[in-house]
Amino acid sequence: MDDHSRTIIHIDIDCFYAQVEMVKNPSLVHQPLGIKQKNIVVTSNYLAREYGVTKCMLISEAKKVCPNLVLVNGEDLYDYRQYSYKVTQLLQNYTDLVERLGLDENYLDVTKLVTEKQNSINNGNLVGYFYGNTDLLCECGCTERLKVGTQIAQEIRDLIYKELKLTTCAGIAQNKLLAKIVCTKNKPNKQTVVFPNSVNELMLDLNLVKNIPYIGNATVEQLSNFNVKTVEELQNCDVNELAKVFGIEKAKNMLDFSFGRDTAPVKKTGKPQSIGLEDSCRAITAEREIESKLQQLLLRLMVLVKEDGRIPKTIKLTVRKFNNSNPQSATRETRQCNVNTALFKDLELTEANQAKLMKIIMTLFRKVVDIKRSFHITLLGLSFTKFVEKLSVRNTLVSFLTKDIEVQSFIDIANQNSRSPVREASTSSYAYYDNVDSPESLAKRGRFFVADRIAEFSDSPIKLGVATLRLNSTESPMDLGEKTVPCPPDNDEEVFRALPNDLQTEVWEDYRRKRERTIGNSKSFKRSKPNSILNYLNKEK
Ligand code: TTP
Ligand code: MG
Repeated sequence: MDDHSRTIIHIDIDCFYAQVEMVKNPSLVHQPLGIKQKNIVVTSNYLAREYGVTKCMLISEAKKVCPNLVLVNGEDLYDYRQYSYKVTQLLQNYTDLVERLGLDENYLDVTKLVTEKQNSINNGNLVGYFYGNTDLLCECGCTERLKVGTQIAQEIRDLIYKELKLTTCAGIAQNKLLAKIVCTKNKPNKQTVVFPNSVNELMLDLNLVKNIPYIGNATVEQLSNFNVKTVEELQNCDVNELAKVFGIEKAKNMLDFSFGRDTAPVKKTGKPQSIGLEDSCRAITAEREIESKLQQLLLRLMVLVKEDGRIPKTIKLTVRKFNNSNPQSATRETRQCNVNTALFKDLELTEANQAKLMKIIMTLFRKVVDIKRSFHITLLGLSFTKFVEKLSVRNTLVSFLTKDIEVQSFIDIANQNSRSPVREASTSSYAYYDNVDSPESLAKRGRFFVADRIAEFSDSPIKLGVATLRLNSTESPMDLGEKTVPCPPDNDEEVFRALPNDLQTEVWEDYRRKRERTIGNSKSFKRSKPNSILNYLNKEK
């Protein structure tokens, strides 16, 4: 028997980018509105949809079906991202089990909330629409739970509207897959629940396997080679036969999905694992032009980083080279290297630090592209792929002493290149895990997301042990003199060696400081000279 114990809500914002533009400029509300990116209308308001404008339609086509279409450029995702995070934050008021899916969808596991509500109210009215019929409803208790789920969904949607003026759709079901599917049944600004007795009808209603959200294009194609195109045909497949092609795990999952079964939990969403930007361009052939493009990308990227609030640790360059002899074979190449976190003091890049970063970026570029030969670059991308949290040290002893520490440290380690008031915690304080749409399903929807992978970080506040702040250096960069700077173990040695000596030193120093903080605090602490305020305080303890 299927598991009906959970109550899951899927929330999808109506015509998301278009709504944000309408909220920003209410005069657009009564006009057919399309959001354009390059030559495509990525979405449109529901008025424009009445004329036949569809998602991802060419602008020329859209103008044909709707000559009055008003177009707003939607290439800058800043506002969309802001609204997206605000919606998720509102949802997190209800439960911390909120999982983001792209920019405009969220799953909530409200099972606990339902139980609490059931204890306080005894009127389980259904709110909104239901899919299928209400004959032969299950008696395990899920019917009442899902009804309470519909009340919670309505409350949440009302709150989103009240706070942000955005309308949404919701699907309520016993698992994520069904909640997502049933969410689309009544649009816009409506919600729909499906009870277990109508699950099979809902699945068969999808008709084609390609309409099952979690089954990607490649799988759909492989299945069609076996003449399996419809959900019903998939349901009739033998799991062992499917396993021969897809492996037993995937075969079982596919069969489960075809029957509307999905045991995946709602995973708490945190911050993205990487923040990046890409620009495709006409072929660039000059290094100076590359540098100027990358500089623009870097500045735009820093806006995103500031918004995110974490300090980048690793920078990655992506390059797509045009191949004259085989235009179809353009491939992407990437190179990455660690950067000194001190470059991002207060998440502002000073001109000097920007120049340092550009040196690193151009070094990476020269590793991917032989600039002595002619080259044609058709895409450039920059992303930060690892981060450390900027610590909030308010109300702590350290905060109280911060000024002293900085003065002290300046005296103590005058040889060090730079000091950042931002301190990082051991990465072991965080538990990261992926929680997004599979790349397959993102590809299926043909979307491009700036923050390409979303991850979770634990909610435990970062605790800064006083003893972890070592101010005395036993290994100053001056000790290294003109000697070869050691390459930190997690760096690409080749890229590292190509960096100018001062940058190598910075990267090494950054690594060394982190290493000292994270390992052997007690041991290294004992070795340090007791000439700082913190050392003094520690001894007093
Ligand atoms: P969707 O949720 O697919 O569409 P929507 O919110 O605009 O409309 P609906 O009312 O049907 O939910 O996508 C969310 C946003 O993502 C959309 O507003 C624009 C953007 N988007 C892209 O950038 N590229 C795409 O290919 C699609 C489909 C959407
Ligand atoms: Mg939407």
